[in-house]
Amino acid sequence: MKICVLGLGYIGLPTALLFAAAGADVVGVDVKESVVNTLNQGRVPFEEPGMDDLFLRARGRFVAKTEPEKADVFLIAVPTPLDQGTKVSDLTFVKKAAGMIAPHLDPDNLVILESTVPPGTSERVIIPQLEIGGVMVGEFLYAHCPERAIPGSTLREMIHNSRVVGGYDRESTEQTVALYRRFVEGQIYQTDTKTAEFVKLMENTCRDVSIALANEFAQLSEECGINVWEAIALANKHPRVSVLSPGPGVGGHCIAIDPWFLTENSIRCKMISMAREVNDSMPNYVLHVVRGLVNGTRNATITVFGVAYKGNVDDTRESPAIKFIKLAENEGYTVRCYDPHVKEFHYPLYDLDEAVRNSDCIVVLADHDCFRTLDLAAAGMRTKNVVDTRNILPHEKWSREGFVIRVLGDGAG
Ligand code: SAJ
Repeated sequence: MKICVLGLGYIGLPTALLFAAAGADVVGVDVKESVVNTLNQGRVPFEEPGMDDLFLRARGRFVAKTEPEKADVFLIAVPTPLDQGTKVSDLTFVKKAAGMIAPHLDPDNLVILESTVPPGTSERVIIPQLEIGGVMVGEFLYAHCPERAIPGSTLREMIHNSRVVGGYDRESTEQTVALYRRFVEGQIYQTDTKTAEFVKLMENTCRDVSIALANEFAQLSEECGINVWEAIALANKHPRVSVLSPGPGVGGHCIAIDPWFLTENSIRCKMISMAREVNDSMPNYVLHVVRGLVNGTRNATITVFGVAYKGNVDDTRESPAIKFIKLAENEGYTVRCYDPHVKEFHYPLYDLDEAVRNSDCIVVLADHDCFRTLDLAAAGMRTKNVVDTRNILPHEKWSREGFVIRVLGDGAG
């Protein structure tokens, strides 16, 4: 069995390596030469637990290239960004990937789309693109099998989570299920292509709306003068309530984007786009809290702890830190960033000592575990202020060291 995986990012690469480690011959394809070279030199281009070990287990069965070639199965795992101006999905990459497969497609080949797309995209856009080579769907097999893995636990979740497979026809669905059985230990549920597309978007939209609710609770708690973290912990003692955690906003390549894919053709939906607005406004709210602490300080410097979109990952796509920094700089603050997980970012990154030197306020944006035990007793800060948007710092210890601490939603504003 030979599998050609298009897109060697956070989803495509682990999927390709899991198939290779399970015995398939895998050609991984990426348009970025730097990614292909890094992999062929024996290195994994991003941080994710277990990947180095998996890469070793896949050795001899995985090779990276910049062009696809003939195979039994083609798997598309390229990004589907959002056009930020129109809030409409940008299908350029999935369309291009399908077009690259078309000349290599033979009857009885199976094509699987893992990328997230608006409902109906497989039928309207991907399949017609694949058919350009002259082999028609029905002759080749087609299924949508959206991924469900969470960055930070990608491999464990890819193996153990249940999955949904939506095939063009029964044969496509069954062959796709049999293929994923090579490494998936969770249940695999079967449906049609458009339902699978819709289900994926519902999942991430559900999470986005739930986080927006937690963020709204955090702001309301400030108005009421109560601590939202204590309130959430108590509310979650109810057997049917599970409030998520507030934070500086929602980032990443999925949850901040997918809800728009669901609503882009709708003339009715309100709640989903309102939730997006709530989450997108959180960096403004965090800056409002920071202002409350540093107002009056001339030429204040702010230090951002954690520019990744969430804890323990190196991914900064759609990170709320980007908007927060822009807003803070526009207001005249000097901003310095510290993130031990991230190697490249839109703004310069400093080491810890440099980042806090003469700073007037630390703002914790990503909940990296390393921040939980951080000791800044000897930090050369100008004013010892902290805004902890994730409620993760060892607050008692820091207050003993003279820090003034505001936690997002602590009711002290
Ligand atoms: N966040 C909060 N509060 C919370 C939970 C998360 O503010 O209580 C924030 C995070 O800090 C982050 C954002 O939300 O900025 C999203 O993080 P996440 O951990 O909720 O999700 P992702 O984007 O890393 O992964 C999601 C997952 N989807 C669901 O849980 C429904 C994952 O299973 C999907 O595979 C992935 O999107 C994807 O690729 O679609």
